[in-house]
Amino acid sequence: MNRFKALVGLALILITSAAFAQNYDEKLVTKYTLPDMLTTLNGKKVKRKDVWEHTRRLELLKLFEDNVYGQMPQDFDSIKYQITHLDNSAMGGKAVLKEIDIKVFRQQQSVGIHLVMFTPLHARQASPLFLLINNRGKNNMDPSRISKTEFWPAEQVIDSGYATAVFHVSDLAPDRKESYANGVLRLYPEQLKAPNGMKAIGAWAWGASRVMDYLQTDKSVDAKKVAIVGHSRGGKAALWLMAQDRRFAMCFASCSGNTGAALTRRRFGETIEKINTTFPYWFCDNYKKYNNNEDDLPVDQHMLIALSAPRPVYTTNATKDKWADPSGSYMAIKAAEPVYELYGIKSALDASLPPANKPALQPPLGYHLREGIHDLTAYDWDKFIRFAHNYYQKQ
Ligand code: GTR
Repeated sequence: MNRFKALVGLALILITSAAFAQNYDEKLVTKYTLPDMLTTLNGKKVKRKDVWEHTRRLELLKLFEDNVYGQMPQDFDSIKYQITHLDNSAMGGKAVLKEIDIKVFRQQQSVGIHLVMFTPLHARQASPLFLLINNRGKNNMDPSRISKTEFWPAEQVIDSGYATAVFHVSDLAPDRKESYANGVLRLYPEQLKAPNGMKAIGAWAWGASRVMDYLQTDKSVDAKKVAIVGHSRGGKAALWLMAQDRRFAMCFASCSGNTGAALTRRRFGETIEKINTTFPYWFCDNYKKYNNNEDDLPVDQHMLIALSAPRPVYTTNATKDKWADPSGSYMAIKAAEPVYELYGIKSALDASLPPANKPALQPPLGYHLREGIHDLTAYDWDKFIRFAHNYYQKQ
């Protein structure tokens, strides 16, 4: 019996790895054509920034909304901020810690976001800030700093002269099929019925916009220099947020993969069908139409990156994380360049994927392939901070 079980187990491992191996084979990427970013729905070629801004950009936002991420409702009745904890001598005296409860009300319903924020104590002016969307354990956002992790290395950010804040995705939409609607979606129940209704990823992005509403009121923060950071599913939300909310200055999307920074038409690693099957509550219902039908999708992810232009976008991958398609992510950021060019910005990323641990930096675009596994690490943060620093200094 045990031997039988072991054999079945082995067979299963072989079958799954064969399936994955197949999917990880570059030779099996079939021919595809990326949808044209620079032709409007009326067939007009976009050659100028104003046509991009007033026509094509809006068309693409709507296409992403209707087919991928769902709507982003912005009407609510009121928003309140309450500082629940203030420590003027946090991190051994080098930072100010604030914990803030952000509460948003609409039609007798409310949703609360808990923000943990550190600002450098001796800053002479309002500090630029890195805001992390935390899709992992709450131990990553410990205000007491008893628990310290590389996922949110608050000390590292503070020591570099920046402020940093974090909120947890579960405040907006629990990351579960059964309960994702127990958050923002209580305020917008009509979204649950719409085929292009907001789901979990949209709700997390929505939450980051409410955090920005707060940051704009906090004098210790330079709200014009707020970078959004997200890892994996959080990276998908960060890119969607950047496209929607132009108050964010720059975006760092770590290992965001499928429906993040990677081209879906390559069908390499995770596919639309796989993501919609495992996480049916992340994207709008319409997205399921594109399961095994990528070529019919009117957008691809290079267009999502382009929606951030002219603001900086930096994406990453890890060598051992083929599931997130490093090559397809690099191709997407490269393919976003023509929109940056409309703004007179020559970003000349090399045509081929950079080697591991050698960042490709062509501000406002940046990319690195980190040695290692699917994660957000001190290495990544170090590169993000340097990139932001160099970029802000040149402004
Ligand atoms: C995986 C999922 C990816 C990515 C990842 C993560 O299971 O397939 O799309 O989002 O989770 O968030 O770590």
